[in-house]
Amino acid sequence: RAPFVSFQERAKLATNPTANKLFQLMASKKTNLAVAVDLTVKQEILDLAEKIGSEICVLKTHVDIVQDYDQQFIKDLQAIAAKHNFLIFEDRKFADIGNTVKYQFENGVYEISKWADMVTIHGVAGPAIIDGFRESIKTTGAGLLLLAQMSSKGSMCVGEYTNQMVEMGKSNQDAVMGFICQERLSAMSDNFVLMTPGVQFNSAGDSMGQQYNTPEYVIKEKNTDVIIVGRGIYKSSNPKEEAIKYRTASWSAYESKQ
Ligand code: 5FU
Repeated sequence: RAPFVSFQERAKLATNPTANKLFQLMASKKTNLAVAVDLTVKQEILDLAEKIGSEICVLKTHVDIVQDYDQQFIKDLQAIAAKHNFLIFEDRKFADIGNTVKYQFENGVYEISKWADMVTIHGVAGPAIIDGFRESIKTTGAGLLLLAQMSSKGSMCVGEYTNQMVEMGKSNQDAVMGFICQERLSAMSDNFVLMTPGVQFNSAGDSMGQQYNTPEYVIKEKNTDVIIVGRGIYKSSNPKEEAIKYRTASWSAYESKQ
């Protein structure tokens, strides 16, 4: 396995401003837990964010599932993020040509470029997709996360495609803050943040292709940095208590690698 480099050290190696910010935040707050809040009513999202904000480094959204979305929702979410010190990650999975993703990122109802600290992008359209984000993130310092692997059964993001995504990241280190992946590959250098979805303690998967691993497996065995937990926390009858369990498990897995 690659030698251990702490989040503090990796903050110094980071080539993207949000990667630097996230490494520092994880080191000081002592949490590498990101939560996917896939709820469809804005007040429910805000209530959960308030409850678990102290435990997390990142809150992941899918804004296009929020039935009563408005700009006030974003202002409220940002206020909670500032109060509890976490970053906001919109998992938009942009995948079109540069010119179109620029519109999708900056315009429309959501104006994602105005508030998201980080967003996901697919590489199917080729590396020029990154040019659609460059102008906007130059001013905000936001980070792009490349989808190098997915958690779902039969994912096409494998093999040579995955290798090409890592290369795309390395050729665009100013804009790319890291990867969504299921394992650390040797080509993924320490300046990148590796985030892994498909994490739950008590389930192996769902009926629609999702596959789960435990925090220990992902952070220790697969050597990634951040776990992304959705239903394991937001569907729980006590999300705060559950968030603490995931936080503790993933942080001790990180510390055990030293
Ligand atoms: F890129 C990916 C991926 O490979 N798998 C995912 O599950 C993203 N996700 C997201 O993480 C997905 O869209 C959900 O928002 C979240 C996982 O939620 P769960 O409830 O923990 O399964």
